[in-house]
Amino acid sequence: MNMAPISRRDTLALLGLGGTGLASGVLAAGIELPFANGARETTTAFPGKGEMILQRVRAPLLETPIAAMDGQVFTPNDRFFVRWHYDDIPTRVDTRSFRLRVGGAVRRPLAISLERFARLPRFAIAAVNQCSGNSRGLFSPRVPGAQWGDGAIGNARWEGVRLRDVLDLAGVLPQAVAVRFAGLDRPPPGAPPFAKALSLDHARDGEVMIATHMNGEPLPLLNGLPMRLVVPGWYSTYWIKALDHIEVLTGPDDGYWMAKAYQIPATPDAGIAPGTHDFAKVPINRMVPRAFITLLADGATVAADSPFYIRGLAMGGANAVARVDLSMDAGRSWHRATLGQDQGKYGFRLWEATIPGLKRGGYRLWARCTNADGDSQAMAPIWNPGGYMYAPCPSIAIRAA
Ligand SMILES: Nc1nc2c(c(=O)[nH]1)N[C@H]1C(S)=C(S)[C@@H](COP(=O)(O)O)O[C@H]1N2
Ligand SMILES: [Mo]
Repeated sequence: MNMAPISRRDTLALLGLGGTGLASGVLAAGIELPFANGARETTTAFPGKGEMILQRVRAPLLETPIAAMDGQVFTPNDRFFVRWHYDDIPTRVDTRSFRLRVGGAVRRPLAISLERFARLPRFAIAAVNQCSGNSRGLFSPRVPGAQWGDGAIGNARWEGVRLRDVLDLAGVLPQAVAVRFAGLDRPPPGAPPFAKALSLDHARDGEVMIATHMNGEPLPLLNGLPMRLVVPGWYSTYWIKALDHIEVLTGPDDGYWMAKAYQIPATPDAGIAPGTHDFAKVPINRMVPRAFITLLADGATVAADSPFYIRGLAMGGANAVARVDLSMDAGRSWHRATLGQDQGKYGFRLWEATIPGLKRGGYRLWARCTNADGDSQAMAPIWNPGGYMYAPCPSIAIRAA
């Protein structure tokens, strides 16, 4: 396997990002996210990353500027968002001593070296990695947690090995029902390790995989070097980074990060009225469809009486993008946008349209994605107390002058 070593400079850069690192020229510029107190610095100081929106230094929360996603289906690795829960994240990985451990309810517990891993049958899939809390900052009433704009999302071609093949190597015992995953990051004293689980059937579906590469390059350190779980169609809380431990369980995972955190209301649309207490919850799971407008920004001015071009990206969530529609009348009528090439049903799909010339004045343009299951986006946000699954139809104000 062509694992590129992490350069000494990158390792030191990451270690240097303590509280004081910020004082010495880490901040490059600023950006305004579209909600109250949305001013953010941008930074180029993180290893393997270009200009990112700085949400937090430790543990790093780095958001992708929407402009960096415009016009391409695959998000460049150096602009791909970053999210860690705990401060103590891997700052270097020894590729010779690293082992992926597989244990619990298996016939043969394993400790797989990177060399051996690279000889397993290869598998690749395009898939959108989206934080459960992407766009949380846009919820009203506001919800505590990272106040992300729309950029806690990216699409990559993930390459590695099917999880099923690794589980088969270990030999899952008949009483197994779930599989738990954890990585090289460490919790502070007394806190539960960040671990997530999937049902055994899901884990063995032939799509869930362990990726060592994204977009043809080894994973950036901050995105999970040397390997991470990829769960196509599901929110990225399950996509454990720097994965080094797989445990096959004989009961459901009742750990904090499955049983308490990342819960959504058990209602059909996962929404609940603000202020409601004591409602049934389930762990967050499949993603829902979303469209993004990437070319024109909110408040853009176009020339009156002349056609203009607009484009964006769409994701179908748990199934492929079927279509993207645009509306200039708040959803009363919709017009189909043209879709770009299909590069995998779990990935982004480009959409584009030429809008006929508008008379002078102010307008609002809406976009809506519908997936192959017929699931679509609502006009208004669907609220929940975790600030998860934000996915209403996006819209921008346009002035024709
Ligand atoms: N080991 C580990 N994996 C993790 C996390 C973490 O804190 N530790 N956070 C998860 C969450 S909530 C998100 S949104 C994604 C972010 O993936 P990225 O940083 O590659 O964009 O990683 C997931 N995998
Ligand atoms: Mo997340």
